[in-house]
Amino acid sequence: MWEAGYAAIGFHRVLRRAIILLGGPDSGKTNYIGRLWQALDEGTGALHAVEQPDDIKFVLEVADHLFEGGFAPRSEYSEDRRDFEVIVAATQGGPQSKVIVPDISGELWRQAAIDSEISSDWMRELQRADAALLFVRVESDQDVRPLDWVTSRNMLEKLGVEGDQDLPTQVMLCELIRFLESSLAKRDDGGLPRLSVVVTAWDLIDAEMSARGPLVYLEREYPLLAGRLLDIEKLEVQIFGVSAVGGDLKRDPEYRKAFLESGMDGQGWVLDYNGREWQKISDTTLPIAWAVGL
Ligand SMILES: Nc1nc2c(ncn2[C@@H]2O[C@H](COP(=O)(O)OP(=O)(O)O)[C@@H](O)[C@H]2O)c(=O)[nH]1
Ligand SMILES: [Mg+2]
Repeated sequence: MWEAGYAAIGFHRVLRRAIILLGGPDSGKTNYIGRLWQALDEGTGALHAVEQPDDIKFVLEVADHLFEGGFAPRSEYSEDRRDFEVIVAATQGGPQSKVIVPDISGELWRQAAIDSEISSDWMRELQRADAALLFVRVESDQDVRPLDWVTSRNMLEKLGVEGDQDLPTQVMLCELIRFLESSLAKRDDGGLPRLSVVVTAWDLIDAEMSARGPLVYLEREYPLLAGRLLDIEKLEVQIFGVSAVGGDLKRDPEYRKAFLESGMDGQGWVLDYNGREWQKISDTTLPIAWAVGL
């Protein structure tokens, strides 16, 4: 059984702390995990799966949908799935990390943000982790926009939503960040816990915005969130654009055809900043690789 912190298993197999994936409904988590599993299993990216996880039915089903050229449908797996956990490493015999996708639907994360409270079980789970991936999606129809910016900020300050008013997406995300700030553990090297912000469905972004990168996009779409990300002191933050499958399988039939012909090989990428410009790298493990300290 895995123990929190530094647990030496066997010889030189050191298991680092866990990394948690979270985000609201429709934020691209499921499809990312399906694609991620494929990449971890093939071992073509920065990280590979160290061993076959106990329960991969869920990710295999998602990967099946992708192979057939469609996204995994939204709610199909929300009822009876279990946590998905996979142990990853960058090199053979190198340090290992456990990626945990909790059995918490986006709806429950949203509810936790509304209540300003997460269950003590999940708080403990976050305390055992030293990194997280937070998902937000381009053009989600579940996106909730506030009446205005000031209303959002007031909601955040009062930590509560009145009546049946919907919690704006960016307020929810700021709340989730607050949970992470108050719970994630320091890294073993003494460094701050890491947060990868993953902006999914980045393939829907036009070339001009894509060249400016995901922070500029967040500043335009979710100014409150972008401001929050810029002044986080307790976490080290990096923002990535991600396309799980490399293009819009729904509305771009030509891309879908090319995707099907490739058998998903090399499809899917991460928009990463190389110090000069944002570039697409066909390795969907990158946001996790950065979060675990590579
Ligand atoms: N264009 C595009 N759409 C995506 C991508 N990933 C997810 N989506 C869309 O986002 C929807 C919700 O994704 P899902 O993974 O189910 O989100 P979850 O509710 O957070 O698990 C999918 O049905 C797709 O329509 C992507 O890489 N590209
Ligand atoms: Mg899902």
